[in-house]
Amino acid sequence: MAFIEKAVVFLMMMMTAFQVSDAAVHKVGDSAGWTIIGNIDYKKWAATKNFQVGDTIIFEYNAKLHNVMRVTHEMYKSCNASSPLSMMSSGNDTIKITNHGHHFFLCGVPGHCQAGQKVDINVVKVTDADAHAHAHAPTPSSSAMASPVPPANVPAPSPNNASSFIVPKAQLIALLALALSTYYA
Ligand SMILES: [Cu+2]
Repeated sequence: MAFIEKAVVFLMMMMTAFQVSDAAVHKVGDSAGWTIIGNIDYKKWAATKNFQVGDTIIFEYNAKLHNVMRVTHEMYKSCNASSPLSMMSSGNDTIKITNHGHHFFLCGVPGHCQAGQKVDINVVKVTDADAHAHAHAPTPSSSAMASPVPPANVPAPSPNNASSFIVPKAQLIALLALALSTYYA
């Protein structure tokens, strides 16, 4: 394998490793995919996931047998496939989550939704706020309870503070790429 290929593979591995808290990809039904075979409980599947804005949802299925319709809550509840908000039928459809709340999907082939081929992707806002809580400055009421925060332009009092060693992800990958290229040069 050529060096450049090794470097690319290495970088992809690094980027994957450092994206644990970033956007995730969720394949509906996991290995089973989007189907009526096996009585897959998509409610149960969705309950095990922590959907976030920016995540990608993949519907993988046999395009001759199924499709994917985005519907309203009412249509979802009653398995009404007569006027979907949107429809996909490639057999390998991806949806990027761009907003909070419920995203209802069902298979529009007659009988399939009734057989359980429907899913509610619920993107909870509270979870997202928690994930980004540390990115926001403390509110006046909470800062009164917390220890004083040094001004941004003054170095932290303790040089041994672990937080001072945190390197931004992009810089870390660049440094690793540099080290790798030196090693293979
Ligand atoms: Cu179907």
